[in-house]
Order: sequence, then structure tokens, then C-alpha cells
Amino acid sequence: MASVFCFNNVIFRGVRNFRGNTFYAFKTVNTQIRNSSSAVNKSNNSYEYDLVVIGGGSGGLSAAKEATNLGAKVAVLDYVTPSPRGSKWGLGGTCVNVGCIPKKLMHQAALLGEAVKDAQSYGWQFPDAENISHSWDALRDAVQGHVKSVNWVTRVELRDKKVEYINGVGVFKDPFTVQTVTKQGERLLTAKYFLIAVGGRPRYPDIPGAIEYGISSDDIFSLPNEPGKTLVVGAGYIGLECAGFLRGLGYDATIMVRSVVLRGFDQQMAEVIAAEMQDKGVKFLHKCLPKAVEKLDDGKLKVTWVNAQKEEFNDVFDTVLFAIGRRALTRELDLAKAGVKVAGDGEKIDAVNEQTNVPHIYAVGDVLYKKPELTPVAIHAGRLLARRLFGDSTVNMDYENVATTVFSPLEYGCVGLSEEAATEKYGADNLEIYHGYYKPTEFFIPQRNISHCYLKVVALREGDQKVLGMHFIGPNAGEIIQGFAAAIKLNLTVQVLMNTVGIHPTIAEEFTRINVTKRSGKDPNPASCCS
Ligand code: FAD
Ligand code: NA7
Repeated sequence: MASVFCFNNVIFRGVRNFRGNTFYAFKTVNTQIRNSSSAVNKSNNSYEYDLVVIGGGSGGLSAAKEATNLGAKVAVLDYVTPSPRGSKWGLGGTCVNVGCIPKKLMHQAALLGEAVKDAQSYGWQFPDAENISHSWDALRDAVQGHVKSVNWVTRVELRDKKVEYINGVGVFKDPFTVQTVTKQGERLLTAKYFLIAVGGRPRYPDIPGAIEYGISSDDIFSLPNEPGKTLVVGAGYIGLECAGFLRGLGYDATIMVRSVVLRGFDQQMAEVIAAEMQDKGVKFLHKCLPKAVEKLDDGKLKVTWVNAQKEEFNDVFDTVLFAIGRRALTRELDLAKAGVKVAGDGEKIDAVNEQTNVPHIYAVGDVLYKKPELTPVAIHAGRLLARRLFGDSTVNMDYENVATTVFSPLEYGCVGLSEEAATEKYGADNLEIYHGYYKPTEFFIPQRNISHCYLKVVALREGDQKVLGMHFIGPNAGEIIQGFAAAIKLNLTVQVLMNTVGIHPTIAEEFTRINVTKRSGKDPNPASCCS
């Protein structure tokens, strides 16, 4: 267990190296600051808590629970500032309230809409097939019901594990004190360690009407009214997913793209996804920027935008959803009082093994600079950190080869390097790119569009061809890519993939059947279902 103690206003912090030897770093404490911390037990210079976590989302809760499992005394501060539209939610952070979970449920609703159509071709009879409709209110209520049950379970779990949950905003007063105001009044919390796990919130563009009339992912899953004809501004992960499920539910959906679709992802795969969405009826406004949102007398929203040639256009929508990225919530923490530095865009924290420039203050999750903004990343990093701080572990978080999936609704799952990133790192001549289109068996009878079911394996050219990246567009891509992510961690090669016997008839087996390289110029289309 790492140790911290204070003697004669000098803080000694034990840091264990990888061999388990403990070295002590020391630092003189500003007496004035320390004395201002009323919560400090001055008789023995100890702190009220072993760990205070600011932010009760994926990363913060995982660290808090693991730390209490290891015997630490932990408090978690969590507070949700309402969105500009007034949306607010309970304990658990972005993922369970306004992220992964409600998104996946709405994605599932969209998939079921397609399944209803497929079902008829498989012989299911719907007496009034022409009049099947979808109720936004019923979906929203079901989703919100589930979210609230998760909030409740999370609170019970914290109580059972004896993690103190404080529903208040945490702000640093000094490097060892966080202040919060709750319904019971002001509190000052002192701790040996602090964990910043405040995540982020959606950005809005600086244009007239954006904040007044627009919504974000913070609002869509609890929207009181049907979204109707929707403009989604932003063609990243969240923009594509929201437009995808809205179209799947039957709404008119348009995506405004500033530069490219899914920047940072493999661009060939991104184009295939965009083509698939377009075939499903999603409209794209390429290389356009919003200029203003104006509310009309009938309540509809008139959006004006410009294209790359500075030509101006406008259209009227029922809903305008901004998905232009997220802002880390560090400004509100008064980090300067703790001495914690921010990096890059001035909002995120650049931490080495989750440790900030202030040794006893750590950070996990979306607040970290240049790390994937994904729930399992935050959870895993938080858990490993708690084990290093309060257990015997020396295991650090590995941020490489983290798999992810865009639920678009035909899913795009990937792990490892994109073709562009691999080319930049190794050079095109040193790579072998395997690719292929395939035909999911379940698509045949309903005659669903198979033209975008595509996969790609990015590998080194030499030897057994180490796999650097795997990309898959098709049903259940998330489920498929997860297992291959473990294989990549174990240094998967193309030789091993080709020697793996597939499960037939599945679509995951397509990865074991790869044989066409881009270099060969051969047709990547399949000859038959069982070739
Ligand atoms: P959060 O979960 O955001 O938790 C931070 C908490 O801290 C919040 O409750 C916040 O209100 C609170 N807080 C902030 N400041 C303070 C303060 N000063 N004092 C007290 N409390 C504070 N990831 C996936 O892996 N898969 C997905 O499918 C996926 N889909 C997503 C879909 C959407 C629409 C969005 C928005 C995100 C999605 N993500 C997904 C990302 C995922 O939700 C985040 O990566 C994850 O929630 C980050 O966890 P975190 O602990 O860093 O922060
Ligand atoms: P992303 O992935 O950063 O995408 C943001 C999108 O919004 C992207 O297409 C941007 O275009 C676009 N953008 C950014 N600023 C603007 C402005 N001012 N106007 C119009 N369009 C803009 O963020 P997401 O919110 O989708 O996802 C964040 C993470 O959440 C994601 O990684 C998941 O892990 C969960 P650009 O490409 O920059 O030109």
C-alpha cells in the first residue's frame, strides 16, 4: 500500500517502484492552507478520508468501490448541473444516464424496427402490418425507467460497500482539501489522495440560437416531445449514432459534417458507414458549418448554414441536436488551487499512469488528455489505480488496442490501428491489408442490403503478419470485435487467424476466411455464402 504521512508540516509520500521498494518524496505544506481545512484531524495530522473522488461516473465509481474493497475510507462527490434545456439525472455519470446505456437501448429500438420488417418475410403475420407504428413516448419512458433503476442500484451498492456518497459539487480549496456545498451546508473534505473523475459535457457552437434552441445528447434520451425532423450537427461517434437511431425510429434525420465523417477512425470504413446510413435515408450536408438557429412562430427551428464556398442555405427542423464533441469539466474544479496543470486544449489533464503533476492527485476517464473517451477505459483505469494505491498491485492501465463500436445502426466495430495510422507508423510497403465483403445469412430472405457488410484486417507484411488493426461493419460488430481484441493483445497474426476454424454460419467467421489483399487487386466480393 502506498503511504502518506505528515510530520511537522512536511508531507512524506511513499512511492513504490516496480520492485516494491518504497521511496519517500517530501514536500513542505503551506501551514495556512492546511489550517484552513477544518476537517483535518489535527491531533495526529491525518486526513478524514484515504480517497476523495470527484465525479461519480464510470471511472470514479469503479475506483471508489475497489478502494473500499481494499479497506480504504472513501467519499464520492457527484453532482449533475442541468443541461441548458434543463435535463438532469441521477448518480452514475454519463454512461448510464445520457450515454452508452440509453443510446444502446434506442439503438436496439431502431434494430427492432428493421426486425419487424424482416419478420414478415420469415413468415410472421402481422394482422395490421400497414399500420405498425412507433411511440416515442413509450420508448423514452421505458429507457428512463431503466436508467432510474440503475441510479437506484448504484446508490444501494455504494451504501452496501460503505462508500460515502455526497451529492455536491467538488471544488479544490488547496492541494489536500475539497470544498462542497450540500443541502446540509458547506463541507471541507481532506484526503490522502484525490481522484478527478469529472468527465465531460457536450459543447455548443458559438452561433446565435444554439444554446437557446438546440439540444444535445444530454437531452435526447429524455426528450418530452417526439424529435421529428432532426438536424444533427457533428459527424463524430455520437452524431452518427443519434442520427442513426432517429432514422431507424422513422424520423427524418440530417447530419451536418464539418470536415470528414468519423475523424480519427479508419476513413474507408467511415465512408462505408456513411454510405450505409445514406441508403437508410439519413441525409448528409458535407463540408458545412451552422451559422444560426432561429425559432419560428410555429415553434419550428430555422437553421442557416454555410458550405465551403461560403454559400448560405437554410431549412426548417423540429429538433437541432449538437454533437460537436465534449468539454472536460475541469474549469469548475479550480485546479490552480491544487496546483494541477491542464494540457492541450486547456481543459484535459495529462497524467502519467493517471497521476497528475501533483503526486497525490490522480485523474481517470474522459478528463484525461489523449485517452479514449470510453466507459470501460474509465472503469478499468479506475480499478487498477485503486489497486495500486491501496493494494499490492503495480499493474498500470494499457490504453493501446482498446476496442470500440459505433452503433450506427449497422455497427462498425474496430480495434487497433486504422489503415491510415498503420501507414503513417510503418509505411504502406510494410503493410498487408486484407479485406472482403460478405453476406450475412440472415439478410438473404428479407433481401436486406448487403453492400456495406465489409471487413478489413490491417497487418504487418513480414513473417506471420502480426495483426495491427481489425475493422468490421455488420450486425453485432461490437460482440464480434470484442473477442478479437483479446487476440490482438496476445499478438494475433494473420497466420493464426487463417488457421482458426470458423463457426458456420456466422459473420464472425469471416475474419477466419480472409484471403484477398488490397495489394492483389482481386475482387473482395464473396462468390457464395459457403465459399
Ligand atoms: P462521467 O461518466 O461523465 O462521470 C463524471 C461525473 O462527475 C458526472 O456525473 C458529473 O456530473 C460529475 N461531476 C462533474 N464535475 C463535478 C464536480 N465538480 N463535482 C461533483 N461531481 C462532478 N462509451 C462507451 O464505452 N460505449 C458507448 O457506447 C458510449 N456511448 C456514449 C454515448 C453518448 C451519447 C455519450 C455522451 C458518451 C458515450 N460513451 C460511450 C462515453 C462514456 O459515456 C464516457 O467515456 C464515460 O462515461 C466517462 O466516464 P467518466 O467517469 O470519465 O465520466
Ligand atoms: P467527436 O468524435 O469529437 O466528434 C465531433 C464532431 O463534431 C466531429 O465531426 C467534428 O468535426 C464536429 N465539430 C466539432 N466542432 C464543430 C463545430 N463548431 N461545428 C460543426 N461541427 C463541429 O465527438 P463526439 O461527441 O461525437 O464523441 C466524443 C466521444 O464520446 C467519442 O470518442 C466516444 O468515445 C464517446 P471535425 O472532424 O472536428 O471537423
